[in-house]
Amino acid sequence: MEKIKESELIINPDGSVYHLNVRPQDIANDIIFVGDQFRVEAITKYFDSIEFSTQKREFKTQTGTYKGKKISVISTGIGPDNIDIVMNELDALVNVDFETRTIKSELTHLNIVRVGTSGSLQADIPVDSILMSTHGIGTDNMLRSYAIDGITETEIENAFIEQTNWDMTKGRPYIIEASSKLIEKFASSEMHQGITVTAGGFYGAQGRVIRIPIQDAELNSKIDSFKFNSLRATNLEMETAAIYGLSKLLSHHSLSLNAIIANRANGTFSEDPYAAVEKLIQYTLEKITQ
Ligand code: R1P
Repeated sequence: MEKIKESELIINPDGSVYHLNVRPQDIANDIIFVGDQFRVEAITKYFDSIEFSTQKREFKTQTGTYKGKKISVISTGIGPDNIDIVMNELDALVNVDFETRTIKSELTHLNIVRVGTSGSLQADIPVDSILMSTHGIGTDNMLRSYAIDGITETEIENAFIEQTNWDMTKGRPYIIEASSKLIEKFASSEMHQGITVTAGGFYGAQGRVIRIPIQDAELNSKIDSFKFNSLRATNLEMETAAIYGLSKLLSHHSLSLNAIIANRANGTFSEDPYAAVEKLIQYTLEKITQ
């Protein structure tokens, strides 16, 4: 089997992968992603024990057990470009033999749940509620570096492009479904559901205008009225579609859960975003052990 070159998969002298700083034995098969590095301990403070802890740049990882289940919590930092790093290095940790630098014959399929924060686009999904992304719409282009034909929802993409009159010079948006296994596991009547729009930036890419005019000032109102059968676009953030796309390509299961801390439809922001995140953390931990 062909050896992966040192320049392509960089392994640190201690046997850890380049950015994550994690060795294969340090990682669990059940993973929680958070954006903010300080959110890692907001989750692991509930663990029975923590066996491994590291941080390099914005990528902090802790592995431990919660109610007897081994879980790793990893901070991804902000944006789809970071998701490219985290997903590829995480996959290498479980599916590449670091000694021989070859792909293992038996592949591991990770369960990945993002515990994120997000802005709602719908007045009926208020701040401090929690939302599950059944689909991600990527408007960021990161995933387009890969061969993604066959994993995207072309029909919904076409409807989105038409309904928003999407300017294709910004690249073709891609739509990917969450893992149905994880949707079933984490769903409840408390949890809103919808299509999450993943942007490659926080301001212009999400229709925020402070001083610089944006390419399409009507973009958010066109996105929030996007409907496809019973689906609608519900919220904006910066990681979900990238996680879903790379999970599909690498054969992992993933789901994104979001604490709604802003409501773009009525211009409100949560009075206590940490409490909203805390609620989502407790919900996730309860469901992950079921
Ligand atoms: C922007 O403030 C960041 O917050 C949201 C966005 O997706 C982006 O990463 O999620 P996290 O709170 O999980 O980072």
